[in-house]
Amino acid sequence: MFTNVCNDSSENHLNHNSLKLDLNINSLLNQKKELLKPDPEWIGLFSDRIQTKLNESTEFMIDIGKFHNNQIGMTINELDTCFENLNEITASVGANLILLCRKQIDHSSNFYVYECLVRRKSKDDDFQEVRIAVVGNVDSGKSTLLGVLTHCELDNGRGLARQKLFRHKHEIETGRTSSIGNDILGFDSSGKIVNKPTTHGNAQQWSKICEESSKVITFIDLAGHEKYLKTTIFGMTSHSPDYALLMIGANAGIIGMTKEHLGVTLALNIPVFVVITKIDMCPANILQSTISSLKKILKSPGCRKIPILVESDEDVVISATNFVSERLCPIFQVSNVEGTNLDYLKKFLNLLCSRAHNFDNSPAEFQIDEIYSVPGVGTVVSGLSIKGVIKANDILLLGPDSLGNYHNVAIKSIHRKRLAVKEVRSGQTASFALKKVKKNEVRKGMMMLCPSLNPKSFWEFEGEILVLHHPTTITARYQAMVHCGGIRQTAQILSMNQNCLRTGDKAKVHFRFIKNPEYLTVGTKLIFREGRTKAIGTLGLASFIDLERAIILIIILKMFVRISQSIRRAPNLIRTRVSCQEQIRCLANDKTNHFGFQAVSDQEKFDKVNEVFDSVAKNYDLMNDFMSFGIHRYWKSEFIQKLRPYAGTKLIDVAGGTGDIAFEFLQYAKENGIPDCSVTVCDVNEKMLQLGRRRAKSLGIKESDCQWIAGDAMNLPFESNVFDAYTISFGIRNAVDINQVLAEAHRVLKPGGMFLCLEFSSQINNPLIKIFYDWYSFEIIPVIGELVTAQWNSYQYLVESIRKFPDQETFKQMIEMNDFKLVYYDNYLSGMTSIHYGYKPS
Ligand SMILES: Nc1nc2c(ncn2[C@@H]2O[C@H](COP(=O)(O)OP(=O)(O)OP(=O)(O)O)[C@@H](O)[C@H]2O)c(=O)[nH]1
Ligand SMILES: C[S@@+](CC[C@H](N)C(=O)[O-])C[C@H]1O[C@@H](n2cnc3c(N)ncnc32)[C@H](O)[C@@H]1O
Ligand SMILES: [Mg+2]
Repeated sequence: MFTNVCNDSSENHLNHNSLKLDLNINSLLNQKKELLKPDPEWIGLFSDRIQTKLNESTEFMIDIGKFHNNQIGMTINELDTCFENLNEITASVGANLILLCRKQIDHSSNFYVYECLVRRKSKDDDFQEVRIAVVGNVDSGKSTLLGVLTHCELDNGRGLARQKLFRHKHEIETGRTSSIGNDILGFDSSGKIVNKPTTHGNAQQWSKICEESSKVITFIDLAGHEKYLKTTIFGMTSHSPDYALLMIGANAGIIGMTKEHLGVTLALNIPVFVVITKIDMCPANILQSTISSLKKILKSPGCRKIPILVESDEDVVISATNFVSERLCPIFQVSNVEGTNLDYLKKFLNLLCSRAHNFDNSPAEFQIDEIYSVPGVGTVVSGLSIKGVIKANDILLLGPDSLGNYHNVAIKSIHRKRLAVKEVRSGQTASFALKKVKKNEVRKGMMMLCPSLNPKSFWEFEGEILVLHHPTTITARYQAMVHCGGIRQTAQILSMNQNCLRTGDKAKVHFRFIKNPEYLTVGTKLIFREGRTKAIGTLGLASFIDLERAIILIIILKMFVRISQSIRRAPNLIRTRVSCQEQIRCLANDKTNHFGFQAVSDQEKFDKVNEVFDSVAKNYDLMNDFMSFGIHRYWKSEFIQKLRPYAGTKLIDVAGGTGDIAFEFLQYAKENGIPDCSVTVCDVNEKMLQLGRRRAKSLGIKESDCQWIAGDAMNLPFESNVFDAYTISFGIRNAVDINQVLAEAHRVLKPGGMFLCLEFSSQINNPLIKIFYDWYSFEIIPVIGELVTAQWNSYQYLVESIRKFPDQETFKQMIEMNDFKLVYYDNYLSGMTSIHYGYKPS
């Protein structure tokens, strides 16, 4: 069993997150009056935001009836009016508004909220593809459920519905899946199922479903019997499923391969949901006992999932929107014979989004999973496009062959789900007819690659593995099957950093393939198994871990040096330190301006701030990680997520320092395929800018994408109305006059442009966090500053300046006073930091 696997599926996947509520749009939906009777300016702004969002993702959710100041809910009549108004606007930008559920605020009131989905209408052959691997023990009803869903006819309890899924004669005869089967379920732009009863089963009808669909779910029907486990694991590693559906027969419970399959999904970090079938023939007490043992396993330390029984439309929406990030595991209870609860499952499937990142701008990489010889066409390969865009007549490199070489191959034609298409993008599966290639020249696991990649092939590789189970000990020369992406090949252990491995051990292992060299990508998950032996791991991770250790060692050494220096200077330090309470009392004695708790003139503040950043510049990035335990990276990434740049966004990052925000912004745009984004970093301190320029160079960032300009936030050296977005992160509290900074932000933004400010706050809502935070910031941060950089005073200023910054509400009002509209803020860590947003009106 794989039960002690640690799953961490909390990565932020763009497409999935896109389902969640969007703040830009939400702030407009906050305006009740406009929802009921929209004026033309509001309609313009709303359609702009919807359009921008639809350029990033094909669908997302909105709530109607949630307002500022905890005002929640409207009457059904009011909501219907709002829905109609919004429907008209979404239709005008080529999208449908779909009502997902009506949420009653509380049972005694007549107030509701509508949860809706905005989905772009499909264009030509462009449909979103979501892949779901269907796993579970033999006879749990996997093929039957897929037959029922994709052919729209209920089962008879004796194997009727599964017939259409089978690929081989022996499968039809035995009723047992032995290979990797596929079927598709299409949803149109209004969320309706496109499949018709028994209308498909041949190539013609698959293409028809794709033509009419906005979203196509591809089910990968896998075998439940233990003897086909190798094929089932191959189906999960090679087909790169977005999600796994674990099927459990209500009567049988968690038996046979159920835990084994669950373990593989966890090892591969595939989010999993459960469908309990056959509830029509299961006594209530048995069903309850199946559910409670399932919940126990899901909550166990090996899984760390939160089970949620889906029993209403509201549950469907909650589970679909939180599926990845919240570690939820939705559980459905259905009957394939009576059709019970299948509607919830269909609604849930309709809401799932592809988890694939957009790598359309990268050179093409296509992984071959199947090879066919089609009469009249020739050799056809099918598989997954991992990166890039591939078009008909493109010339790619096919390989590696048994000698590790790659050969040119031309693409004759392309099909997606049997529908002829002109191109295939990253994250999509496809079949290619190849020119002048014989079937026996291709094998599963080979790649087709863009020649610019100059690909290499590897006989040997390193992996850091965790042994999940082995009856005795694993030593060098041990051989087992490696599953990694499309690769399925026996490999031998040449060496490892331990003499032998037992269950639960972790090790860096050097492997060698037995038959062929392969194309490998660092970071790919691998499964190493033979009989009852199972290990999971990651390719090439070992070297990264070495690097991390080296950095930690350097930091510790540096601290030792500083400590010994500080001990020598201890008497001075004690004299300059002031107690936390005394420092806070100083807040009352305000004069003209302040430098931390010191009253100073405007010019003095300006000079002193500059001195601080001159002195901390060299160690600024290191100290940020150190003092915040790395949390500042999360805040900054969240900041850019909230900004949600769109194609062509021109950002100005003021007080940009060494470029953290600029790099995060460019990285976000690159990862999400948002073209033509550029950033101007403006900071008053030349030393900080110089370090930023150096970092940009080492990251290979083009000068045209990121400019570095010296300038004061209170008097920006730019024309008016030139930037689409303005950011300032941990910078505004250092300015002599905050109002002047806001006025300048307003001036340089284009009408409709967005203002975002990330800053520490003086108002922390949780008293316990506040006590810890005050202690940590006054007692510890200056000490770390002294130990690591010999800069006690500079870090004391940074801490004090936070206490002098206005609280969130006051700052919000200041932004509004500077003519920004729809001003809003979000608190993080009980208000330790906050992000304020606002728009310059169009
Ligand atoms: N009564 C009842 N029978 C069901 C239900 N779902 C499936 N069955 C029956 O269960 C049997 C097994 O179903 P399959 O779909 O072949 O199971 P499987 O999980 O695909 O099995 P393998 O492919 O061998 O792993 C068939 O006879 C189905 O008719 C259900 O909800 N209710
Ligand atoms: C704490 S750093 C923040 C750097 C970066 N934004 C980040 O989040 O890591 C504050 C920056 O504000 C800059 N700064 C201070 N006063 C400024 C002003 N009046 N105009 C522009 N930049 C200023 C400093 O030079 C420093 O680089
Ligand atoms: Mg089956």
